[in-house]
Amino acid sequence: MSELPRSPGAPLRIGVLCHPTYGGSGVVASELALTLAEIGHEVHLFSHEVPPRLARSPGRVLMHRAQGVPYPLFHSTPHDLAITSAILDVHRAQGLDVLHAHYALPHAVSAYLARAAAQADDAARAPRVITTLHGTDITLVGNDPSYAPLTQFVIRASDAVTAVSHWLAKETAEKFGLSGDKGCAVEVIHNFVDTKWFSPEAGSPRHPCSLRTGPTAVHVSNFRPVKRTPWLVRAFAKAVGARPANLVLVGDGPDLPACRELVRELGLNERVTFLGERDALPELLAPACVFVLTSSSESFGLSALEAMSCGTPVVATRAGGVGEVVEHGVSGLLSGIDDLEGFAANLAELLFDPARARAMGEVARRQAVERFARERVVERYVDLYRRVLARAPRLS
Ligand code: GMT
Repeated sequence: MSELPRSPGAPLRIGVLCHPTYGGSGVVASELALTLAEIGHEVHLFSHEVPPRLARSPGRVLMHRAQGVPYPLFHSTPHDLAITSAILDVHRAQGLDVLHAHYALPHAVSAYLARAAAQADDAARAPRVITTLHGTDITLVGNDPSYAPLTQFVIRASDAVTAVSHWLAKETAEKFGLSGDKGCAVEVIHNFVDTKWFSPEAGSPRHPCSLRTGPTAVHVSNFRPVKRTPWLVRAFAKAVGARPANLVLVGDGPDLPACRELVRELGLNERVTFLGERDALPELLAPACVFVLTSSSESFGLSALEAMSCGTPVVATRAGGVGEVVEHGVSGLLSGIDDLEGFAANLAELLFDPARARAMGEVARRQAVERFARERVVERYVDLYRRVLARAPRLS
């Protein structure tokens, strides 16, 4: 096994752990892994499936699909343990400096176990654990009494913890008591976007609404209840009334059937298009008049940032960290979480005032480039890895 590359500026050997999700933390982890590899680091990605954002790229990230074997005694196959084993395998063969766990459960646990085993092998060469909190790993899942004690333990036992917004860092500190000597403080590193890929020039003449009259609003999500897509359909109906306008819904998930039913009930079949999961997000976002997000809780709102980067303004609920991404009256319009009337009025305002929407879209693009460009944010992670490697490790 080789020594830890302690010299300043030396390439790092980084293991990234993530859920292979179509959106959210799976996207952030994949784009981070790809960018780290692009700037010269050795990057291994551990997940039980290849995340879609990684699959579409030829980037030099070494994928480890750790599935484990099913066994009759197991209620479900423990992927998290297979991930720990795969990490140990790579670490013993080549050495890893940093394990970057995305979404506290189960990845911070898998990383913690791998660090413990590596420390038992040789403490001086064991990797450090960085945990990035994304949202529901704190607000819904990690905070549930069935997981809360373990979530608190692994957060405190990480060598460093980051959150994707100030709002989430505050929630974490409050819910898990991270002050004083109880583990490291949560550092905020906002999410980022590839501003060259998500660009205003990405518009496609084959946009699903190109044959329809009226402006178009687009929504992208995993249709979980927290996204409140049925609420969005109602708000759209209220915003447009009898005026011609379109709503394009991208993604899939548990609330999709309820949305379809509601669209039929409200007589909106000609106005609402369900596209399912798509990779061609810039082509769908750039030509839209407005991007819509109606979550009841949202730690950041990566899809809103991707829309902004395409020059599309956002109409959203003021949930969680959304206000750190979208500036009310500047790059979009925000309303209270339960204010359906206010949301509908904001949506109508941008849908039927194309000049205002365009002006806000231009500012949105500028802010995405200036504040959330991928290269700059990824540098902050590299800086964190080096700071953590320069100090004494936490012992598992
Ligand atoms: O936490 C989740 O709901 C899942 C997560 C994901 O993996 O899809 O989404 C969260 O992480 C994203 C990436 O950091 C954030 O942009 C989303 O705001 C956040 N979702 C919620 O907080 C509901």
